[in-house]
Amino acid sequence: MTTIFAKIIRGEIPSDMVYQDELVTAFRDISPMAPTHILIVPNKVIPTVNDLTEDDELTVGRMFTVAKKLAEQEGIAEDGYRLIVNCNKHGHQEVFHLHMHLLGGRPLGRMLSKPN
Ligand code: DGP
Repeated sequence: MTTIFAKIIRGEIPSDMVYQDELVTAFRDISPMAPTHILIVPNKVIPTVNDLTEDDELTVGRMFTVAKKLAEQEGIAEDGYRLIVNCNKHGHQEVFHLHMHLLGGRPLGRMLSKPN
């Protein structure tokens, strides 16, 4: 299975990549919602959170420690930031390759707007 993010990870399409190791890759979102908006993605295609297994626990842990390091690198750790993982239709997931959004660099407001 391949995805647009798998092509970015393999270097087949360009991206502003900020980190890569044997488990995860991080690159800037093409349509940033905040001064810092980075996607942290497993190198292996896992479509959604629903597809995670215990075998993926090291990878998921690495996504968090890389988020922490990138937040420090971006200078947003002290003021704070938000980590988001969307899942399926109600979560408004658009790319079916698990990814964590790292957002910061401005006050982000409340987590969700209330329904009308
Ligand atoms: P989500 O709704 O959680 O599935 O977010 C998908 C994000 O992926 C969205 O913020 C835009 C970003 N994105 C989609 N295609 C590309 C791409 O080709 N390159 C980069 N850098 N980001 C992309």
